[in-house]
This record gives sequence, C-alpha cells and structure tokens, in this order.
Amino acid sequence: MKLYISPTSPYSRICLARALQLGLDDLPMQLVDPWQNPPELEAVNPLSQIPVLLLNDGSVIAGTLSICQYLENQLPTPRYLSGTSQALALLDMLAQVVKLVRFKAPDSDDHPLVARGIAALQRALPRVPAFDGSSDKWPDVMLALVLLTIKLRRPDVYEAAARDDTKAAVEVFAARPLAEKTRPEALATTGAQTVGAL
Ligand SMILES: N[C@@H](CCC(=O)N[C@@H](CS)C(=O)NCC(=O)O)C(=O)O
Repeated sequence: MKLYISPTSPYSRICLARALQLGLDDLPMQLVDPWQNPPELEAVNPLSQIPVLLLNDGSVIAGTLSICQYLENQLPTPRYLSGTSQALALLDMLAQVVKLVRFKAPDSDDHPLVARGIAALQRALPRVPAFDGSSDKWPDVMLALVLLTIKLRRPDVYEAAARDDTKAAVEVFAARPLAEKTRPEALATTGAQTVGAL
C-alpha cells in the first residue's frame, strides 16, 4: 500500500493526519507534485491528482473522504458523515477560489466564481460547528485542518468571518503534534518514507 501526497496539498494533509491518528505508522508515502504530472503518479492516477492510495492488489482509491474511510475500515455514522462531508465541502470551495486566482490569465479580471466562492465562505465560516481544538474525534480534527488551510490561504476571509471561539479552537489544534507534523513546511523538508517516521 502507498499513499501519494504533496506537502502543500490540504487534501493530502487530511489523509496523512488520519493515518497518523489511526497509528498506521508503517504506511508508505510518496511526496509528488501533481502539477508536474510525474510518471509515477500518472501510473497510479491518470488524472495526476493527489491524494491517491495504491493498495497491494493494485487497486486505487482516489479522493480524500474515500481514502480516510478505507484507512479506518469502519462504516461511518450519519453524524460522522455530516461532519466530514461538510468540512470537505468547505475545503472544496476554498480550493476553487485559490485555483481560479492562481491560474488566472495575466491582466484578466477575477473569474466571477471567485467572488461567489468568497461570499460562500463568508456565510459558512460563522456557522461551522463549535469544536474543541484538543478533541480526537475525526470530524473535529478534519474541520480544524480545513480551517487552518482557510486561515493560511485566505487570512482576509478567515479573520473577518470566523467566530472567536472557532479561532481559539484552531489555535489549540495548531499547537498539537498532529498539526505540527503535517504542516506544509515540515512535509516539504521531511525525508520520511512512512507515516510513522514523520
Ligand atoms: N476531490 C479531491 C480533490 C483533490 C485535489 O484537488 N488535489 C489537488 C492537490 S490539493 C491536485 O491534485 N491538483 C492537481 C490537478 O487537479 O491537476 C479529493 O477529495 O481528494
């Protein structure tokens, strides 16, 4: 089994954090840059997207929620699915905004979906569930990782729209080893080839 990830991918960070939390220390991982279409990634996922999990029988699991689900090997409860799917939807909205800004044609106006996405985040952030930054419940941990990503990529939106209790919980979470080990800067320089070596 091997997990393909990139240091800067918030989706990868979620899968890595779940593997760490589940104690899957022997899980091999490979850092790749999906935007460069590396052949080793294309061989596993022709879409050249990460995260992707290659199983020992050669089958491939793509997509953050499916990978986390496979790793934990348990059927999700409705409450769990509600928390994790909404956290991922928040991340998808942020990713849409970030991608449209990053790959905008030179000297062009922002795509109209940027303003729509920012407005959506501004509506959604004040309504995220209250959570405890030291909680080990996976929907809470996943939400904290998504909020950390919004704070990193769109601090303007995060600072203006997130509640004070959300910001306090995110700060508590950011100081935990799970957050520290999966920080983009830490991953970019790690020589670790398995999750447990992080
Ligand atoms: N829906 C996917 C999204 C994954 C995704 O967007 N990955 C990005 C990196 S953060 C990627 O591989 N981008 C390269 C591309 O889309 O060509 C998931 O849930 O994992």
